Amino acid sequence: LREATGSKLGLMDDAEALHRAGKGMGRVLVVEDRETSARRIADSLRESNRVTIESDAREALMRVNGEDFDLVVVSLSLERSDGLRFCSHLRSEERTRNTPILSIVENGDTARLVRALDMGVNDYLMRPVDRNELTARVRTQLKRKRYQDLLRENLQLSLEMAITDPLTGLYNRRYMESHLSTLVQRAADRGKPMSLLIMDIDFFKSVNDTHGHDVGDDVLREFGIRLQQNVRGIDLACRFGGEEFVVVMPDTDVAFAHNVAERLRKSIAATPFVVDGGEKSLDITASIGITSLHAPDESVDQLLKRADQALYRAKREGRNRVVS
Ligand code: GH3
Ligand code: MG
Ligand code: MG
Ligand code: MG
Repeated sequence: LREATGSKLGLMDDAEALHRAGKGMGRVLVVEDRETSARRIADSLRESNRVTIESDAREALMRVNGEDFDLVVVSLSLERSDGLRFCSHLRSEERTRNTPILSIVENGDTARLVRALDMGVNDYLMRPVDRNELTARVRTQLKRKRYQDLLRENLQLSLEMAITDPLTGLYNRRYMESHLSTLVQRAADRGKPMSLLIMDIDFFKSVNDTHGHDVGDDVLREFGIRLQQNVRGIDLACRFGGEEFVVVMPDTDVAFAHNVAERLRKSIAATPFVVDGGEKSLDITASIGITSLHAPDESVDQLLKRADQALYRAKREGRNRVVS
């Protein structure tokens, strides 16, 4: 269990370390066309940030499309372009939706300030810009951004872990079952075929009994890799339980599914599994049961049950074979 989740948790550690290392070194874009003001702002921020200056909102927009920033400081009274519209663009684009915006407003221009706040500008400074106030507000926004990024990464990680089998990295059974009903519905609505296969490793118990549970786990991991190598991107491969795997194949009729299953079966049987850190080489085979969607109103349970019956026949007829 530690193996697969371990690497993902390792990723989180890296992200955190990166955040710590970069603490204070925010990437700040300043959009300001008054030269003296731009220079003063940049000078105030440069000590602890990487600062970029743009004097035109259109060019600033191009820049944010190609480069990541942690904060945008923007004047709402640009001479030749529209600062407010620039802010609205930032908020509507996926890439910059969460980038904090600190706006610079003419003293007393509450009308524009209110519009800016309405469209999601995070904070503001009144002219003339006070150096201490500027650095304080920038610090606050960068801290919030860092914290939000971390939360987002952790959320992403939790979501991944909730749908992943930790040993093989394949989808887990819960995810497969919840997604399968959606796929059945979609196939039925579109009048498209759909197939599903269940694989079960032959005599797996004897692998554990002979070589130990850890070698058994090695076999399961390698099995997961070969499974992944032999299915298409649209197929959904999951570890269904112990040494059973399921592949859901949208837009696939039973004949095509049979080909996929045969290819899979051969990829398992033809090449021995090197396990135990290269110490052992085991001949592994698997049996496969296939079924397809017969009627649009079939339940997921019916589908799985029929595939399981085919698998049972494959076992009874001698294993290392495909039955549909
Ligand atoms: P058959 O050909 O009929 O499928 O025989 P089999 O030995 O594979 O079938 P059986 O279902 O009796 O054995 C499955 C074994 O899989 C039993 C269980 O100990 C083992 N197993 C289940 N989950 C894991 C796991 O996560 N790791 C390891 N190493 N073994 C597991
Ligand atoms: Mg089994
Ligand atoms: Mg069994
Ligand atoms: Mg088995």
